[in-house]
Amino acid sequence: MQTLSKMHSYILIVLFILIQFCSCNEPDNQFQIILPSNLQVQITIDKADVNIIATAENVNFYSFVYEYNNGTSITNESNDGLSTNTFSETGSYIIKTKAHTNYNSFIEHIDTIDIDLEVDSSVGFNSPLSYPGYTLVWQDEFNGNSLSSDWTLETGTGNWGWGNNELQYYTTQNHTIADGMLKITAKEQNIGASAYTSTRIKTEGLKSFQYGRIDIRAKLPKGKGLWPALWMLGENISSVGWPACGEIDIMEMVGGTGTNDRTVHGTIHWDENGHQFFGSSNALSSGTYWDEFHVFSIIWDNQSIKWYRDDVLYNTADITPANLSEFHEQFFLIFNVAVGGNWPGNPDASTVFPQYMYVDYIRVFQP
Ligand SMILES: [Ca+2]
Repeated sequence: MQTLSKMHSYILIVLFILIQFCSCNEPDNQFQIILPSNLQVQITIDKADVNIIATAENVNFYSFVYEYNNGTSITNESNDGLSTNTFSETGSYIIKTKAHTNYNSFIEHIDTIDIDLEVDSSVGFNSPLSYPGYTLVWQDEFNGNSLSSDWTLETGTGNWGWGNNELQYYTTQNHTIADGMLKITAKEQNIGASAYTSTRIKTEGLKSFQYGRIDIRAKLPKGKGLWPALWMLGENISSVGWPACGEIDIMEMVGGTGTNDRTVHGTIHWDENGHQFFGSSNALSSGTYWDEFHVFSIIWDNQSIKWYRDDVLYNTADITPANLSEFHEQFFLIFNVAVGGNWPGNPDASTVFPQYMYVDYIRVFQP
């Protein structure tokens, strides 16, 4: 009985082992996925064109997801790991490179790339190098590869976000001089408590002017919360403060869809028992100020300041009253791209970063 019982036990164990093999190991062999490994991604950017070479081990095919800033994306698949894509707009893009075993099983590598398309400065309005009765007294054509000694950079967050609750931190890094243009980049980047960075330059203490014609040719950023400005402050600001120093805004734009991205503002600010201002705006009939270059000008004499866009007058301030004495003094220049603040409001989900302001030249003419 004992022997028989032992034999039964052996048979049961063998059966059990067989059942184990059948119920467990065989399905595992059928469904176990071996993921690819060692995914290597090499990205080459040539202006608008992006070329990717991906390699991996144990891979069946590759896919490439190019994510655009507006929330859309395109996906390429290839067996050889090669992919190309051509971007039509300057900006930052996310590329996800995936090495697949099958559609749902893959490993991925994520890159962020910057596409910086050459801006064609020949497109848009242009202004002459001379005017009858005027002499060109100062110009910056931004032809070198760094800012000239006529400019200094202002950095940081100023007081109260430069007086306007602006969100950007100004760095020395967010500008370039190349291809005959100054480019200021506003981007999403954390520095200190700031979520955006940009650049602000000025000629304070270096170049200041009383009266004349000033032409600035520029291509402006766009989108909610963007606030590009080409403007002036009284050279005496450090002694009398703002607004007693006076402010001349040659061009300001508060971006946003609809009319905002195609409307510029020309304004003066002064002190008359407190802050006073006077201004008007000019809208393109269609498109945006990002589409091409425009020339923003003032003609300023001892009677008035007149604002022009592409040589079309859109605002005139009479500066003869005694309480506008600010505007008969020396003013320096400031170029900046602010983000957020009291006037434009903050960027929203529709705002695409980075954004760029290009300045082709500034020319100052005096009689
Ligand atoms: Ca230029």
